[in-house]
Amino acid sequence: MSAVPDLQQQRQAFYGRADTQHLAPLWTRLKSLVPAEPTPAGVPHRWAYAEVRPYVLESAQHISAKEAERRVLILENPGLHGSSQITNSLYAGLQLIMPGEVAPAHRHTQSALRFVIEGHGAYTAVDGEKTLMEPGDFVITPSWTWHHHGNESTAPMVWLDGLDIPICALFASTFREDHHADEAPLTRPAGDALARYGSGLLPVGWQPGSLNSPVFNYPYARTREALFALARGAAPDAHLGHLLRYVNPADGGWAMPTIATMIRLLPQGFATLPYRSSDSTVFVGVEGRGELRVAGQRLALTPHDVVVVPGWMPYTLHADADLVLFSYSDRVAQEKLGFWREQRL
Ligand code: GTQ
Repeated sequence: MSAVPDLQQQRQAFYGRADTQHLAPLWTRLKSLVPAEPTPAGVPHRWAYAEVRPYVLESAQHISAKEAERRVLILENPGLHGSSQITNSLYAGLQLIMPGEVAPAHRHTQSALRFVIEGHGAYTAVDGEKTLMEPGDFVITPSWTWHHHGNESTAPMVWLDGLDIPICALFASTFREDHHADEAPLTRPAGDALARYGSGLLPVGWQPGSLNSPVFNYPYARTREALFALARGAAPDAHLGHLLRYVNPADGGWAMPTIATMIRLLPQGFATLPYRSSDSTVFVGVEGRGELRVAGQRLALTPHDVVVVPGWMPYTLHADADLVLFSYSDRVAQEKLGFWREQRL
């Protein structure tokens, strides 16, 4: 009995002395540093749009878009309180632009996606081109491009922001710059990028100048057409439903370099088999009704609800009515690094 406590005491004393040299034993930490499989970061959670919408709209009574620079309520994972993160690697927020407002131009190393929730015809201007936004549109703000947002319509616009803020923070490679003017100059007409690059054609001799898709607004009208055409022609995948990824037409890869974006349709009455992947995923309800079941919880998905599922937690999706879901995750980054895994259960 006495040898073991001595050993433990001697070890603890050694660890204490090693600590004075800023040294730590790996063997007490190895299993948690290098676990057999991922330890989910954060918890599954649902933000019901009906519950959060009043807060988003109230934010306009407290601050203007100009003063705030970006008037956003962050969707913070309850298991990562204080982190400004919705997952281990990604950020989410609901941004509000009121009629007549401009959110002033800036640029940063973080990449952003917008997924439009409500409102019609407000705009974002990215790298010299304005695009008018409609619900369900997926819009890209590539790293280090000037962007400002404005609303010349008569109603508020709300969209979901998805950014790779924690990824940039991991690499400590965050830079930002404010434009000297509220609005950065426009150098191309609205709709130019979609017409030029989003029609199954590319200008001969064109070379990509960015890691992002040159199509920076994927309008929902077109996405929806593709999704429902797919669904008419084939049976849904048992684990995924009818799942499409947004692609960069220049190379067939993902639309953004760090954030993978997808949209899916689950036909009425369809339920997926359990599935998990190593990328924590943010889902947004677009149309229809259903739920996501994870860890004994049933998280309803109605239009504009946001649901987060930490990586490697098995989940199923259930459609009560034809259910359209947008989703984003760090899958593209994990794939590039050789980390990404999925499991069909
Ligand atoms: O619209 O540029 O939600 O810079 C967070 C940081 C949105 C934006 C956010 C940002 C933006």
